[in-house]
Parts: sequence; structure tokens; C-alpha cells
Amino acid sequence: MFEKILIANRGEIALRIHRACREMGIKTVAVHSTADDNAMHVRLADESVCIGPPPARDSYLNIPAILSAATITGAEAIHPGLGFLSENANFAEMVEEHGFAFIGPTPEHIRLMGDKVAAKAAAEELGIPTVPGSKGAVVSLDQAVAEAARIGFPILIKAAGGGGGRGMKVAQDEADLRRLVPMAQNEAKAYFGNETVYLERYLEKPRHIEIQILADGQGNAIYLGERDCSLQRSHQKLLEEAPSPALNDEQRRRLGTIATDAMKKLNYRGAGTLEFLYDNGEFFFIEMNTRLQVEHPISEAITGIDIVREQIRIADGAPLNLTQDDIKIWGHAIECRINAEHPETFTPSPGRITGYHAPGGLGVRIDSALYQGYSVPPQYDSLVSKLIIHGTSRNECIMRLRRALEEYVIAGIDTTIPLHQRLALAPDFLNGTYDIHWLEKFVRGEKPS
Ligand code: MV4
Repeated sequence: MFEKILIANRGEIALRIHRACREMGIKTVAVHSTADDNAMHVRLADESVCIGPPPARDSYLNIPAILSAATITGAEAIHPGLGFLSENANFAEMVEEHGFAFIGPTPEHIRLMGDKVAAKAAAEELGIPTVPGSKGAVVSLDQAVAEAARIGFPILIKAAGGGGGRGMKVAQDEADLRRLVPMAQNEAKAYFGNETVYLERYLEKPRHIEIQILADGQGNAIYLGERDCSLQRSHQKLLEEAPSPALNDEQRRRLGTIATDAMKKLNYRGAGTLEFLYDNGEFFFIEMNTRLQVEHPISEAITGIDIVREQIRIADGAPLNLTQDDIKIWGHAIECRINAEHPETFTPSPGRITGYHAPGGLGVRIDSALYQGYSVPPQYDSLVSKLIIHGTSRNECIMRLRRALEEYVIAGIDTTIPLHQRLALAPDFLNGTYDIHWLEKFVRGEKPS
């Protein structure tokens, strides 16, 4: 097993990875920008290296500085965490070329899934159902019009280099399509450096359901149930739950089997998430994430599996020591993403934490790098804490969530805790009858339909 791992990240996820390492008897190296001199991830690590000034491009995205830090500290492996360099295939390649293990998938699989057109073609090849759409990329307007006639309106125009919802456009008819395809191509070129776009049938009110998988690159793969991530606004997830209130055991087994069969065929290595839209009882693959996700703790809560420990074991070359029969779904889990933002306007609210008290008790987990006296820097993502609640039933989980949110004190900055408190009382949330557009209306104070 590795003796020392460099964690190429910051904040709560750097702590999360440090904790898995510590429990495995592995030493940790933190890297940090000058804005993070006093950050918790630096304090907890065995060693730390400053890799640059506050802007992420000069520090957490600074590949030569990170590789140098790994070399001088004698780390054997690099965990990229999430965001930053976690889905950068060139980084994964360089990590391996420099003789370190990359705690993640192969560069080839990262690259494949980063190109949404190639990922969708691969999914179809692997027997995963996808949204009806164009056969690969759109190469001409006439082709787009012909494909749209076959697919049926409304049509969603997506960028191959996109993902996460940026640069999508809905066309209601042929006139829209002729106007929006060139616009989407120009925007895609500007945002992603790749003008390739493709078409899909636009699903109007789906849920976003994703499946967590683990595979060892030696032909074994398991799934850890699904997560329902439909509660988002502006493509930012606010609350996730597992299992999905919309699925039954049979649907879960069917989706999980499709995903793991595909990952075995692909000979995938590492943790991964297959994203689906769920509409009218049907699943449609949209994208695959080749990294650890923010919401992984709810899958850990319902299965008891430490996903980061499994990532490290897999990167060390160990075969999966779990089979699908070992995985049981226990109760229900919910994660609230607590951001340093105004709970109504979502204006970022960095600054000094003047008071801090975290909730505790049965079924309560906090993943956060906050402490009293810490200053949340303005340069990075506004996620400052994840409140993860586990209960024997969805109802118990929601009751526990309400009392944990009441206990939680984060003073000195605005946070989204008041929004979570409101959400935890909303009838549509209690009923579990929400889709991907529901939260947008809820935060605007409209009566959701
Ligand atoms: C879609 C869709 C409807 N139909 N694809 C947005 C993020 C990106 N990962 C895919 N997205 C969508 N793809 C088809 N064919 C609606 C969305 C979408 C969405 C998806 C998941 C969660 C929230 C969303 C919010 C708006 C749009």
C-alpha cells in the first residue's frame, strides 16, 4: 500500500481524503495557495507545500507546481479530489509519466467521458439507453433539420465539450433550430474551444438520477445504489438524496446492472457516476463523471462503504474485495450543500467565521473545513459545509435533518442554511414529487406545479 499520498485539492474534500488516508495508515501531503495558509486541510496534513498565489489557475490548477510538490515530499500517489484537475486527462497522464499513481480512472477513460458525443456513442455501444438524438455531432444545418424531423421537437442543442448544463439551447421548431445551432456552435467554441454540438429530444420534466459505481480495472464492478440530484438551481445542486424517492427496488437493480455490465465491458477503473434523466418510468444516460462527487457521502451512508478508501485500494492495484451481494441499502440519506451565499439572492458571502457550532448525534455527519476564526476566501467555490443525514426511513431522515439544521450555527457570513430549513418543510419535498425545475420555482417563491 502507498505510504504517502498528495492531495491536490482544498476545503472539505481535501479533509475527506485526508481522513481516509489517516485511517489506512497513509501519510498525507497538502498543497495550498497563499490564500489557504491557515486552511484546515493544511493544518491536518502531515506535510504541506505552498504551490502558488490565490487564483486557482496559479495554484490548484498549476500542474508543474503540484508535480514538484509530490517529488520533493516523496509522495507515491496523487488524489485529485473533485473540480480543479480531477477530470483533466492530460494531468492524469502527466502524473503517471512522472511515476506517481493517479487515484482515478485511466487518462483514456477520462478523455472519452469528457467528450459528451464520444461518451454517448460509447454508452450506446455498451448497451446503456440514451436520449434519442442526432447520430453523433451535427455537421451541417441541413443535417440538423433532417435529424430533428426524425427525433421530434422540442430539441435540445448541447455542446460536445460542455456538461454541467453550460451552452444548452432548446429549439421548439425548425426556425428555432436554424437560428440556434450556429449560435450554439459559436458559444461552444468560445466556452470550450470545441464548436461541436449535437441534438437530443428535450425531456421537459425529468428527474436527475445518477448511479455510483466502483470498478477495479480487472473486470470487476459494483454499484452503490443511486442518488436523486433533481433539486438544483442554475445547475448547482442544493440537496441530494439516496435512494431516489421515485424508484423501486426492481428499477434500481435494472439500472445498476446496466451500469456495472457496461463498466466491466469498458474495463473501467476507479469510482465513477453515470448520470441519467428519468422520465415516465424510463432512464436515459446523459453523461458520466469520472471523479469522486460532492454528494458521494449519501451513498456511503446507505451502503457503509468508504468510497475514498476503495479509490485508494483500486489505485494501488488491489482487486475489489466486495461483490454486489455484499452491498445492502440501509435506510435513507440526505445531503444539504451549505454555501457561503445569501439564502435568497445567492450573492457570495466570503469572510470571517465569528461563531461556529456543528450539530451532532445519531445519523449526523458534517464534512466541512470551517472553524471559528477561519476566513472563507473569496477566490474559490462557495461550498463550505455538507450536512449529511442518515435515518432508517426517509421520514426519519427528514425529521433528523430539521433538528440538525436548527442546531447548526455558522455566524459572521451568510449561508444557505435558512433555505434548507424552508425546503425541509415544503410539501412537494416531503412527498418526493419534484423534478429538475421544481427548486428554481421554489426559490423564486412561485407556487410549484
Ligand atoms: C437534458 C435535459 C432535458 N433533455 N437533456 C443539464 C446539465 C447536463 N448535465 C444535462 N442537462 C440537461 N439535459 C435532455 N435531452 C435537461 C437538462 C437539465 C438538467 C439536468 C439535470 C439536472 C438539472 C437540469 C436543469 C436544467 C436542464
